[in-house]
Amino acid sequence: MAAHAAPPLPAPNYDESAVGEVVLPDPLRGPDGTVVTTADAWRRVARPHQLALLETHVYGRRLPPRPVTVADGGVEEVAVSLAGGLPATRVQARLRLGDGPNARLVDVLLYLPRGATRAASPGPAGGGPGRVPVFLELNFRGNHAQHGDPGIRLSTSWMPKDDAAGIVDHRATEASRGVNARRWPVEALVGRGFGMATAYCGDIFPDRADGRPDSVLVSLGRPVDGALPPDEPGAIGAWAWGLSRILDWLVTLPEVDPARVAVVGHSRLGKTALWAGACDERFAMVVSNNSGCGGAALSRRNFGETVAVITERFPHWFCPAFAGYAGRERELPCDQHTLLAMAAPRPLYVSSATEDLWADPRGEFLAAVAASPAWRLFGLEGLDAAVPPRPDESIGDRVGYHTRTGAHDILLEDWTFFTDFATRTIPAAR
Ligand code: GTR
Repeated sequence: MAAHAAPPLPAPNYDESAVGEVVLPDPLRGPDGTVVTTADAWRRVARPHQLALLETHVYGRRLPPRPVTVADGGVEEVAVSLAGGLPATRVQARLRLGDGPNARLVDVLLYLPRGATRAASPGPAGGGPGRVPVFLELNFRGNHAQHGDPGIRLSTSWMPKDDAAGIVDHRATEASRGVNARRWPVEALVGRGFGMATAYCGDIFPDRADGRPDSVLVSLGRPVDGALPPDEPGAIGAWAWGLSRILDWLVTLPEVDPARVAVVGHSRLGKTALWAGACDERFAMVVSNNSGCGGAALSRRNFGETVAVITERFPHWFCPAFAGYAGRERELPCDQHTLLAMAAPRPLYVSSATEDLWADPRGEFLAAVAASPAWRLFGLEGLDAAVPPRPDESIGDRVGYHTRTGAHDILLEDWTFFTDFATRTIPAAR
């Protein structure tokens, strides 16, 4: 007799007429059901309640801060000449997140425009001319995959199987250098005065179902096997925590404007950027690129990837409770527009791609619209549009959105919109 097999997952729906009516919970609602009408009540009452719903039902409890130290080798700063002779500073540091024997080491790579000021002492308010805004993003295949610069340290961490990325026996090789460079246009951004920081997500939580024992969760004293509590964080919670720890270090650098660090992420790491921005309001701007299900896309819309599919294929990303909403998305007390609303009143940018139907571009757009009342409480414009803009057109003042022509990816065109938006919304303090 064959072992009991799980029932097959339903085929994804790509028919807009089959989505049905979607009624969303109000993101401005507090714990007693009252919808708040002021920015103050949002901050004090509704936001904490909505954040707790996301913790309980989707991402798991937030993890507490821990000290970050620079591990052996210190901080390496090298003057480099990037493509086109662009002068920049390449910074590499190995950070120890937390303490104790199980603390994880994370390699951080940062490029800075060469002119960035080394202010004598970082002031408490942070900003000021000369210090640069920075985009911080976790990556999928190691820092060395983000750019062809041969001075980038080759990651020795476990990597998922990926022949095209030069991964052999789950380790990067010299052939892995620069394989994802199209996703991280350093020259274009450094040339516009931005710093670019990145770290490998697998240094924080190896992206596999059994990655928990090799993750930061061990040193944080979290359970890593057996039955987990329903609100136990998984990889996304751990990655978001890691982004905050990297931020702890970034803001100590004299060249970095601590009031202008934007968190960015693509796909699963876009889900992570949104959660990191929700948990840590020090991120001055939040950018989600093609983050889809469990990211910017509404779970209640049955279009593309579903809660059933994502929690089956990636059981380690969310808290266990989320899988319980497979096929019951309409019973969730929150939805992904509440996640987007957590960014308010800070600038939020959501981007989709025309061919990335798996991530439900329309669901991402509608979530940004549905999150917008949170910005209006602050007298700021949300995304006020009935239909998505034409492809490759960016709309929105404080909540930005575009759909890039093409496939699931993060490309120079996307980054150009992000930098335009950042230039407008997080200008340097005068
Ligand atoms: C897919 C997953 C998506 C998205 C993507 C990625 O397999 O279904 O939710 O996260 O991976 O991260 O590239």
